[in-house]
Order: sequence, then C-alpha cells, then structure tokens
Amino acid sequence: MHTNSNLYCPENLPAQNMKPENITVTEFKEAFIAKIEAMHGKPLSQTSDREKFQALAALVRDLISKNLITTNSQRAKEHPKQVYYLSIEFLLGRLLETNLVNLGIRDTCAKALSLLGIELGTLIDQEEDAGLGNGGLGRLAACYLDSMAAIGLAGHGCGLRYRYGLFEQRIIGGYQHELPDNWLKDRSYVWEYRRPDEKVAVRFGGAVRVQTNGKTRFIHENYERVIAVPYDVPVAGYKNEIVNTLRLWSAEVDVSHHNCCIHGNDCNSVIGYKHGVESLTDILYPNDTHYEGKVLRLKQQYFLVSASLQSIMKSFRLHHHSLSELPDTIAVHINDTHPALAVPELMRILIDDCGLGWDDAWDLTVRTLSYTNHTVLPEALEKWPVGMMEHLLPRIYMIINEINERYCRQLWDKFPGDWDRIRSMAIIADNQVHMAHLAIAGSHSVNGVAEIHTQILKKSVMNNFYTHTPGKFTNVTNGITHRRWLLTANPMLADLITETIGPDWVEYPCNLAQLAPYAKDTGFLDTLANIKMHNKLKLAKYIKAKYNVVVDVKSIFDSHIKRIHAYKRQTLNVMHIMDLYNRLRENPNLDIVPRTFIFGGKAAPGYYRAKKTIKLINTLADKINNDKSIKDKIKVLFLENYNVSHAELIIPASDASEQISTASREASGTGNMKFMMNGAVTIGTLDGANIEIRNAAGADNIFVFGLSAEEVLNYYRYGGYNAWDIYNSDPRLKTVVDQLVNGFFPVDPDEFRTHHEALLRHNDEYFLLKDFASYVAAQCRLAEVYRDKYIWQKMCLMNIAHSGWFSSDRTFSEYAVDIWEMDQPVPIWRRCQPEDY
Ligand code: B1N
Repeated sequence: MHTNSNLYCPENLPAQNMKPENITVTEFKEAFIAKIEAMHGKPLSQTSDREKFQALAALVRDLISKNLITTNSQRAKEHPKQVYYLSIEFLLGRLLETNLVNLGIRDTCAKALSLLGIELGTLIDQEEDAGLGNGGLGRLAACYLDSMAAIGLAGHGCGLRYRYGLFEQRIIGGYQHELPDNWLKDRSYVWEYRRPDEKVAVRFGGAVRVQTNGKTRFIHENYERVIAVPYDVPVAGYKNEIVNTLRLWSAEVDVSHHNCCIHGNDCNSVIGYKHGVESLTDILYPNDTHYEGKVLRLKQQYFLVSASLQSIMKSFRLHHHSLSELPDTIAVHINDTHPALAVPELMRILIDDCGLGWDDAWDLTVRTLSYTNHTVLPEALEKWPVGMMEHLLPRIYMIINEINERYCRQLWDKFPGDWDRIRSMAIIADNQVHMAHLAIAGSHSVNGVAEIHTQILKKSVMNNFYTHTPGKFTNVTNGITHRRWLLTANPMLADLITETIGPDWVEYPCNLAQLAPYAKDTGFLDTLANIKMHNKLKLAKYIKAKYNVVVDVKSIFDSHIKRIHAYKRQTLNVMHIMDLYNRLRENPNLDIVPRTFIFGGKAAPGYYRAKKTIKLINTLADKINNDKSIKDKIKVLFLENYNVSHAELIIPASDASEQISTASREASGTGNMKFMMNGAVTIGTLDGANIEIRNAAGADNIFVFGLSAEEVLNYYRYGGYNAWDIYNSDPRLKTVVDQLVNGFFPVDPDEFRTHHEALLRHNDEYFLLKDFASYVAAQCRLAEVYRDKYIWQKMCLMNIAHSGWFSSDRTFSEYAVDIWEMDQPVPIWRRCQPEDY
C-alpha cells in the first residue's frame, strides 16, 4: 500500500503565500508538532526518531509542494524549453538536509527542534540513502539535478524506481557480502508522489505486420504490455522557489492482462507475466563501468526510454501544435549509452504515432537528442545481440536496421570502398547492435567528461566518427554540487568562507578564488587547520564507535574511496602501505609522519579480483593494526558500505585524496573534485579531471606521479612493457609482490594469487609495477610537505580557492548553452568567466 503523507496536512501550516525562509522558529515548531500528531496519531513524546524523521520530511515536502505548484503554473504560462536528462542511475543519497538547505530553513528547523529537545542531526541520520546508482555516473546525474534547479532551468531527470538499490555491503572475515538494499521498507519514499493517472504502457515482444495498402503502416501485434507508473521526486532549487522533477518509473502489471486468469485463460502464463513484470524494476545492476548483456537489463533500458519519451511527447503535444517545434522546445539527453534506445524510440513515436515521414522524423530526432560518453573501457561499451533485440523489441529493431542502412550508405558515399572504416562505424556489425554508434548517429552532440577523455575519444576510440562529423564533438568537464559537498557537508568551512569573503560564493562559486590571498595569513591557515581537525575528530569518533579502532587525529588521513576496480588501482595503494610497513618493521624508530589509510568502496558481486582486493585490504589492516612493534604509526581501515552519506563524512575529514587510476582509464572522476573543494590535497596520476585540478590549483598544490595517458596508450598499442624487468630491478617492490603469496599474510597461500598473477603472469595490465617507484616517491614528498603546517595548509587553501570551476553549476551551464541551447534569460553563471577562477 502506498501511503501519501500529504493526507495529513496540519491546520497550522504556514500560510499559503508564506515563503519558507520567512517561517519563524515558533511557527516551525508548531507545524512540526501538528504534523507528528496528524501523521502518527500520538503525541511527540511517544514517537520514535524514525517517526519524527517521517513527520519532518513530510512537513518539508509540504513546503516544497507549494513551490512545485507555482513553478509548474509559471512554466505552463511561459513555455520555457524543457530538458530531460535520461539516466539509468540517479545516486541521490539523503534529501532531508539538502531540502532544508535549499529552502533556506535549515537553521530555523534546527532551532525549532532543539526547543523540543531534538537534535536535527539525529533525524537526518534516520533517512535511508537513495542508492539508485553505482558510482560516479549516477552521482553526477544527481548533482546535475541539484544544479538545474538552483540555476532555475526547467530540467528534469527521468530514471527507474528500483525496488532495491545498490546492495548493502557487509564485511565478514575480511570478505564482502552483499545484502539487499531494502530502501523502500516503508513501502513508499517520503519525497515521492505516485502519479497513476500519468501511467503509460510499454510494449515488449510480439511481431510487426507491415500494411502496405495506401500509406505503409507498422502494426505491432501479440506483444506484452507493461504499465509504467511514474513516481515524481521534487527537486528544490537553492533559495529560488523553483522546483523541478525527477520522474522515476516503476513497472506494474497490466490489469486487463492480469484478469485473464479469472476468465479461464492459462493461469501459469499469467503468473509468469506477473512475475516478469514485477522483476523489471526490482534491481539495479550492480556493475560500474562494466556492461552485462542480460535481457532484463535491455528490458530496463527500453522501459526507461519508452515510458519517458511517451510521457515527454504527451506533454509536448498538449502545449505545442507543430512537431517541427520539437527541438526548439525540448532537449533529451542520453546519459551514456544505457538510454541510447531513445534514438529509435523517438523515431517510432514520430513515425508510427505522429505519422511523420522518415526524413522529417530523423531530422527532429537528431536535433532533439544529445549524448554523453562516460568511459573508454572496452568492457563497458554496450553491444546487444541482434537476435535478442529483434525478439524483445521487433519494431525498434526494424528502425535500428533502417538507421544503420541509411547511415552506412551515407558513409559509403563519403568514403567509397573504405570497408574497414564503414564496418568500424556501423550500428549493426558482427550480429550485434553497437549502442555507442547508435547514440552518435542519432544525436546532434557527443561529449566527453574531461578534456583528456574527450581528446582520447576524438583521437582514438571514436576517431572515425570524429573525422566524419567533427562538429558534433565537444567537451564538458564534469562538476559537483558545491551546495551538498561543501555548504552542507562541511558547515564549519562554509562558515569560515562566508565570514572571509561574504555569502555570495554560494551563488557564484567562482568567488572562492577570493580566498587565495589568505594563503599568506597564518591566522587564517590556523583556522583552516582547526576546522580540518574538527572534521577528523568527528570521523575518528565514528570509527571508534563502529570498528573499535582508535585513530591518531594528528596522522595524515589518506582516503581512497570509490568503486573497487583494477584500473582504479586500490592495489597500488596497498603496495605502498606494505612497503612503508616493511620499512617500519626494519626500523621501528623510522621517523615517519603517522598515517591513517582509509579505504571504502563496493566491488561488483561478480568481479572476482575486486572482491579479493577488499580481502587484501582487510588482511593488511588486521596485520598492521595489531602489530605493536610499529607503535601505531600507521593504521589501515576499510569502511564498510561506502555510500553518499559516508562520503559526506569522510571527505571533509581527509588530508590526502588518492586519485591513482592508470592514466587514460578514468574518464573524469568526480570524487577528486569533492576532496579538492574540502581542502584535501590530491596525490594522483595525470588522468581524467586530475589534470584540470592541477591546472586550476597549480602544479605546486598537487602530488603528481606515474605514466602519462599517452605513454599508457602507446604501451597498449605497441607493447614494449615487461613487468618482470621492473620486478627484478627493484628489491623493495619485489619483496612486496612476493609477500602476496609467500605466507607473509596469515591466509591460504592462494588467497591473493589472482593479484600476483595479474602483476607478473599477465604482465601488469594496469601498470602498478611500472608506477610503483614514482608513487612511493610522491607519497614521500607528500609526507615531507605535511610536516610543515603552513605550507600544507596553503596547499589545502589553494585547492579550495580554485575549486569553484568544478561546481556543477558551471558544468550545467555549458550543457545548457552549448548543447541544449536553452532559451531562458541570461543566467547567473555567465558572470563567472574562466579568469575569475
Ligand atoms: O562516470 C563518471 C566519471 O567521472 C568516471 O570517470 C566514470 O568511470 C564513470 C556502466 C558506468 N563511466 N561509465 C560508467 C556506470 C554504470 C554502468 O552500468 C558504465 N560510469 C562511469 C561520471 O562521468
């Protein structure tokens, strides 16, 4: 049963026209008590923290609802261009605090609750993370929602309402175990509105009959209907009364089909149908940068795309007369290839439902759609078997076939006889549908997510497409919302910034650059250090309570938090720790700066090596943390169940940010930006956005090491790297590699065999051995600099001061202006020019 908390609207809610930020503490307190009583039917004193959270969230949602209604009626009058961001993942995290901050009532709420003896933080902690994403790609989508609303752009997310989000990670005996993420255990989500009236039907399977008498018609028959029901999550803008929508689709059975059983039809097939439908939006696939060719995943992708486009087109046709207005009034963005079926689905709607001819439909489709590529890893590039696509989506497959034929013909005209080129660009080749090729052909814009990533797309991975249509390609470097990642996650730092340069930086994050002159002010640097210490104490307290490990808050907090993946090289970090530990064991009096190495991250359940990496980190942690001989100089921690909320705790408390991917493999990274903004110093390779972080903060304010992307790509292309040579020439490295399998760890000798073999037998695909020496050297430099408080704090400050450019407000404005050609009034971001940062 879906419960709608809006049914319990308290009488004494602030007046209709009262702006949330004008609500007084007393009014808020009374509204909260009334909400508690109406919602739970008992007095405040008898409610649990969970119930208090539910009432508070419902109250906040009531306030947002008013703004949602005004935003929608305003837009119904003005018809601004609408953008729809299609993404298979939205990693929202918690929303209560974000919503309070965005409504401008965080302090009012905290004061009102404290009058009742309630701590706001306790209620905030009651909220489940909405974990509808795997990592960077999903979190990026969530940051963009925040920025779109803050900027006041009519921009909406379209995604799936997974019954279970990314699994909950438990560490047992050092190994990862996966538990279902039952985030909807209350059956409904406090922030959502279920909108059954706006449901649409999505069709799977069946066959297409072509009717050619008169105008050709395509008649889809014997298909299975699945009902897509939208759940809208309001997205409140920062103190601007704008509310956008994140529309999440849930699959439900078609009751007319379901009832067949009652009327004497085959009950087994009805039960099978019901089961199939219910599982459609049950789970989020737990893979990051890796594709899994399962039919259920393809079904999810089409379900998202078809439901979203049908509802977008319905609302378009309500407000506009002529289809030719489509690209001027809406933009549909394809977030990686997962929603690339938007290309044939929009064609289907325009041709079959709206009656357009092919050429007109194609013109409108291409002008409406745009596509972002998020990775160059070959294992992530989606290809679906022709048979699977044809069987599951017969009409869509017909359209893809036609797109492919026309596209190849066009290529043939331009590059006659160049079969290899045409084969490499075909949408259907080797009996597979190449989703990236489909997305490129069907979009007017293709972008990478950091300068170097876009360069790699243009020069190698998508070079043939770039040669064919250079004008389509562009770069938009990723960003993060500074409202969540600085203003909310690090309130003391935010206050210091506001006291120092005034409050405008929240609206114009480029103003953070005004902090740079304080690099000479030791008083300011002391305050900065105190804030970091405060955040470290908070994290240390959490670690003590949860893991019963005492960490030295004077040690360097060195964090490596992200998905576990071979290319992200958590193992390289481990190898440095092992070497440091070996040195300490050789000489317990070695004068090193104490360090706390913090790891966090989930491994895909089917990713054997990544799961072994978790075991390796935990085994190392056990050994080091229990070795009295090294006098607590180093500690290693693996924090369980890394998610958005944990990131909000760890990042503000970190001194060093590990961004050590094999150069060329990490498209951008966004964690790197969050650390920078919170004054952690990066130790990293010249990969993804690390390069732009170095350029912004200055080469003196980051520790760079390792092969360049070009060197890595040349090794991949031409060979010439022999891991054994490096292993044999560096005795310290050799010791570490041997220790993986020689009984150094009290585990089965084969426990870490995979890692050992990856390094030597398989010739070190990710260049850990090659980069080891320069990584260790960079770590030594980092530790030496840390000894000098003011030099270190100056580095931290320069990172904060130059992080404004990485605000997703900037990123988003680039999409809005350059890709979606939004027509709204000149927005605020134009006041931030590159030289301001
Ligand atoms: O997208 C992020 C980037 O910052 C990261 O560098 C990049 O690795 C990440 C298939 C992906 N690329 N591809 C994925 C996720 C789920 C899936 O099923 C691929 N994630 C990224 C934001 O641009």
